[in-house]
Amino acid sequence: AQLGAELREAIHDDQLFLLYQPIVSLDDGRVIGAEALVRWAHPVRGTLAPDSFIPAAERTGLIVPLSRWVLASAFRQLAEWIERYGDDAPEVLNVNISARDLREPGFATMVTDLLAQHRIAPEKVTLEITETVALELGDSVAHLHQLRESGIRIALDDFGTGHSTLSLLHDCPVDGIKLDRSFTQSAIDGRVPVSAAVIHLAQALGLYAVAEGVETAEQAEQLLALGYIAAQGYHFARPLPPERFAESLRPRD
Ligand code: G
Ligand code: G
Ligand code: MN
Ligand code: NA
Repeated sequence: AQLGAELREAIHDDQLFLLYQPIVSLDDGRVIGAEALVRWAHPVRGTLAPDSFIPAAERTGLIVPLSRWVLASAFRQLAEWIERYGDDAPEVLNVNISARDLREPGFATMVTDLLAQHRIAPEKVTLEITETVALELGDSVAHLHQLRESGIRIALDDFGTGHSTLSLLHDCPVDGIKLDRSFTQSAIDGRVPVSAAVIHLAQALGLYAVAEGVETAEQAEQLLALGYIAAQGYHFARPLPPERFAESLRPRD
């Protein structure tokens, strides 16, 4: 309850902030996108990672205003980058959402309203959901359809770690998958067949794939050889404050 009250205040007082991790093209390292990752500058406890407050936000329902804050901030940032960097702005912006968001009746409309407000083409935005989230979907699949019809893309996050992955790809309207870092990172010690199977599956289903958690040049080369086109991870860049992220972009003059 304490954390809940504090979090409510945090959302109102702008104690939350976003970091942006580059999503890069594996063949030339070019930045093609960004994943927004939330942090909480707690007045007493210092900077908190999402794992320490997202679960509480989900339990208390505060995830709904929190996600709204994240989406609005991320869209504002993307609009600013597009204004300043034109074609060199990130082509895609990924934002994580929760199962709880998709059960909120007005969620899809809220997202499309925010996009319109910031004059962002829906095609530029990907909402990441976890497989466990997708499993709880039920009626919220309708919301996923509504979002996709508007042009927004949906990606399954942490792909390969949840349950009934294959049937989910059938039941759940998605555009892409993000290969979980447990597979990426062991790409050179025995789990190559899994990473290979996932990219073949993605290609067969017409889905794009991003390999997460790439930490070494060796992993990057292996993934490229397997057919992966896009990746993110500490090897390329950590989650960065927006001004640091922008250093990888070329201003338009
Ligand atoms: O940034 P970090 O790797 O510490 O994120 C840890 C977890 O928190 C990841 O699973 C990530 O998807 C999740 N997460 C990060 N930012 C957000 C957010 O804005 N909303 C939600 N719902 N989850 C987030
Ligand atoms: O579940 P999700 O994919 O949204 O989680 C993203 C999380 O992964 C963030 O907390 C981010 O800080 C973390 N992350 C990003 N790149 C790497 C990496 O190369 N290695 C590790 N261990 N974590 C990473
Ligand atoms: Mn994610
Ligand atoms: Na996630």
